[in-house]
Amino acid sequence: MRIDILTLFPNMFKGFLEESIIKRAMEAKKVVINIIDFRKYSTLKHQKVDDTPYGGGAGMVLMCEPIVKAIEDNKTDDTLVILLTPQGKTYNQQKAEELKGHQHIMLICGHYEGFDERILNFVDEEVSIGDYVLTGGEIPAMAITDSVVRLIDGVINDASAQNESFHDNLLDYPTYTKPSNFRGLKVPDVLMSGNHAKINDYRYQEQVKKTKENRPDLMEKNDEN
Ligand code: 6GU
Repeated sequence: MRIDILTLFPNMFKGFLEESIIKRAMEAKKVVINIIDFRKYSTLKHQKVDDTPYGGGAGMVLMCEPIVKAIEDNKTDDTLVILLTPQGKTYNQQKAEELKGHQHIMLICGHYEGFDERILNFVDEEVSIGDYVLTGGEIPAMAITDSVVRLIDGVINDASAQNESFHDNLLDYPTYTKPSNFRGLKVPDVLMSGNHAKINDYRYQEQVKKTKENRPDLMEKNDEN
């Protein structure tokens, strides 16, 4: 799989690409991640990429030309082009699974007040990572890349991908490790029982309890099924 990230702040991705699971996935050639500085596609003085909005208003707007040129220069016939914006459709685990099925995705990070709306003619979809505003699309690009790469076969072991939160619209069950007693806080007896049927039942009950408590919206999705 190939992921291209178009950004004005390539340095923000350094730590992200150079640590842990993402680094290992790249080394194992499970994924190619290209960080592309779209400022280099500007043909204006000082490589300008933004200007003031028509009609007035605060801030600067990203211009069509450098972004569209960057898209055209890097896309192929099977590229899915995604614009990262708080106006997009909300990202979730199901979307991560869907993106994993693509050969090539391109993530475009915005900044400032937003994009010239005409850029939408050159992208396939708009995606947001939630109902809050960030200063740019770089953190969303990292969040999406991370969530997709960890799903690629062989990147993390399959069992942990199967049992994780949001699989079947349930949050994950609680886990414990040594010591069995930490300042009087004890690990539930059932986990020490060695009875795997009981352990599985306990874990499922805990998943339901936690989901009802923290995410009643997910619980309703389950009731619909
Ligand atoms: Cl994709 N971009 C920005 N700037 N803010 C966001 C977002 C994206 N998703 C949630 N907030």
